[in-house]
Amino acid sequence: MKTATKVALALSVSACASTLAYAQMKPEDAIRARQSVMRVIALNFGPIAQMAQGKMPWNKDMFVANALRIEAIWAMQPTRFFVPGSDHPVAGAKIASFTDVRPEVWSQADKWKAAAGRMDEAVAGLAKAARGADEAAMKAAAGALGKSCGGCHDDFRKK
Ligand code: ASC
Repeated sequence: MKTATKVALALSVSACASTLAYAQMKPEDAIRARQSVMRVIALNFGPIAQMAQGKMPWNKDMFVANALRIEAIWAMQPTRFFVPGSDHPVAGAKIASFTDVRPEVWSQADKWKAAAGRMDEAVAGLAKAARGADEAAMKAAAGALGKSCGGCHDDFRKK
C-alpha cells in the first residue's frame, strides 16, 4: 500500500472513530440525531401501518421497500443518542433542542433498554416477513412493530 493511501485510510478511520464517541456528543446534537432517525423511521412506517390496517390498498413492493429501509435505519441504533444531559432542551444551543423525552430513560434504564430490545426484535421480524412471500405475516409483523414503537413512547416520551 502506498504511503498516501495509508495516511488517507488512517485519517478516515480516526474521523469515523471520533463520530462514534456518542457519549461525548453534545446533548443538542444527540437530540437532533435521534429525532432525525425516528422521523425517517416514522415516514417509512406510515404506509406500512396503513396497509396493515386496510386503510391503504396493499402494495407489496412498497411494503417491502419500506420495511427494509426501516431495518437499515434502525441499524443506526438511535438508542445510542440518548446521551446524559439530553433530557431537556439545551439553553443557548445553536440548534433547536426541544425534546419530549422523559427522564425515566435514565432513571429506569433497564426497563428502557428492555423496551428498545423489543424494538430490535420487532424490526427484525418485519424485515424477515418482508423477505418472505406471506402477506398476512407481513401485516402481523407490522402490527408487532407498531406495538413496540408504542411500548417506548408510552413510558418514555411525554404525552
Ligand atoms: C408511527 C409513529 C409512531 C408509531 C406509533 C405506533 O407511525 O410515528 O410513533 O407508529 O404510533 O404505536
